[in-house]
Amino acid sequence: MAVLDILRYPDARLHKVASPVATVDDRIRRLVQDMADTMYAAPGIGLAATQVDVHERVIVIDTSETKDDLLVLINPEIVASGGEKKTYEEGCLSVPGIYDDVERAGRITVRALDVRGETFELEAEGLLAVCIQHEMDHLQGKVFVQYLSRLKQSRIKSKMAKLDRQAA
Ligand code: QAP
Ligand code: CO
Repeated sequence: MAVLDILRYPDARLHKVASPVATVDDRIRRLVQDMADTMYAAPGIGLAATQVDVHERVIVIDTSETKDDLLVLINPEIVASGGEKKTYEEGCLSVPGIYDDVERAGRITVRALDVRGETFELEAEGLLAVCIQHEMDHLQGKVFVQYLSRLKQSRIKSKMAKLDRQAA
């Protein structure tokens, strides 16, 4: 069990673009395990490697009520998206205490590698579709607050700075 430190917005490292994983080996499987430990400990429903300062295309998600349905996406690609756009109140482990509405595709098909290095495809809608899109944004260096107004972004930055001062 290894719980990793999660970068907090507005850390510049959250805006780095992740590289594809070349080989799904034991190093990647250890990273996946540590990311899952970190997500469950938080607790959260999704975590991208970027958030633990590892800039490789790895995501863990568990949107189940029972927290026993880990989804691992390595080198994820969205191969189709559509449906009605859906607005969801999102949060993020890198922006604790902040929740706001973001509009995204209601339905997506994602292709990725699993922990054995095998390719699979997944169709998602609802919360899972939101979560996959949110986590894939992290791999591109994008945090959900960047969809909000400049005013909201600057208020969130001030709030985060204040929380840091209180913690210090
Ligand atoms: C991304 O977020 C997500 O503010 C995953 O104080 C969120 O796990 C996708 C969390 C919502 C879709 C909808 C946030 C925990 C967890 C907080 C999370 C907090 C404690 C966020
Ligand atoms: Co996030």
